[in-house]
Amino acid sequence: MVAVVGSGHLDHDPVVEVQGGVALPAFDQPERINAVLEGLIGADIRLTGPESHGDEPILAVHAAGLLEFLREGWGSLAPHRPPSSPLVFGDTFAHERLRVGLGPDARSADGVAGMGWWCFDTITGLGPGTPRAACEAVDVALTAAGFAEQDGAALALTRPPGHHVSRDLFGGGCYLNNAAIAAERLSHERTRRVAVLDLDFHHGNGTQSIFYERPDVLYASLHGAPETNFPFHVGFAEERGTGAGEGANLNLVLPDAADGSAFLRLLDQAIDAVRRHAPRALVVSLGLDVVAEDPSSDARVERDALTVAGQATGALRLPTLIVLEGGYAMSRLGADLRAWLEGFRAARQP
Ligand code: SP5
Ligand code: ZN
Repeated sequence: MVAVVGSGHLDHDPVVEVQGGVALPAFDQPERINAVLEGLIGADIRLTGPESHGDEPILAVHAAGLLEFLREGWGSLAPHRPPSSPLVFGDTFAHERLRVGLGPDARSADGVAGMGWWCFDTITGLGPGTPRAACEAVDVALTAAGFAEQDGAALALTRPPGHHVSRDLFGGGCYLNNAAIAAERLSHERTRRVAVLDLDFHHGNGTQSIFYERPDVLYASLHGAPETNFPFHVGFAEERGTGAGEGANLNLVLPDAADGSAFLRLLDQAIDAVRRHAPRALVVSLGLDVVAEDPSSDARVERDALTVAGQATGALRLPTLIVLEGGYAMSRLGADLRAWLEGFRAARQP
């Protein structure tokens, strides 16, 4: 199996994130990809670099203004900030209730105001190397999508992750939705059905939003309860898609402190939904943040259960693109990915 990995992600060093008003060391450390790679040593995986795919596949999913802001935002803000300041965060966010009855506002999309227009949280700062890293992550996903079609499966070692980004709003440590952009590509202009299976602990609000009206792209996710877990406010079981897309969105909410058996029970339901959807390709948003040592989640899925999860996914025997999302327990990331892949590949032995 091929794994696609780049080095541009090293330019993205988010340093801090603000959680509940507390500035913490950022979870998405540049060393994450090396930690993952260590787990792949000796695993019969061929590493290759990303090919450039240009802006077109990004603009098939995201608003042009969002991409433009990512590219220009830091440069326009830097002159107004102390040299020691590594990142820009929003001060206020363009909350829908802020301008109720006042008509739409499209005037505040630049500078610090732009962070509050295009970004939804205080987790996600914009630094000088962020745009390059985010665009390279998209190329990593698209390059791996090509290998998935050619070889039956491929792995995209994407960083920063992407599943929290909708058409025109980024957050959750994500800037462009790698998995959604790849899924759109695999749909070949909506002529092939695709399923996205999101196994990250956090709800992929961005991917859900992008495909919410689409009957041809199923989004199925396992995640922590929206009442108490990031991204909050979204990811409820009642969200089932809208219009022609009704029924093509499945949110499966994990119990508190979910262990492997709880996780695998819900995974069975997601896998059944994927099977019923009868897709031509599968995109797995693979977060490794469901394990006990992960600082961003309260789940405690055991490594053996990750292998079973990989097996269940592999048993679908679909052309599969595996896209890395979250996972912040640095000391075990590699072994966890390897365990998941072992299950996935075992299920696909001829
Ligand atoms: C891609 C991805 O995994 N993004 C998620 C970013 C969420 N970061 C905030 C997590 C907040 C966790 N706070 C409490 C943890 C309790 N142990
Ligand atoms: Zn996550």
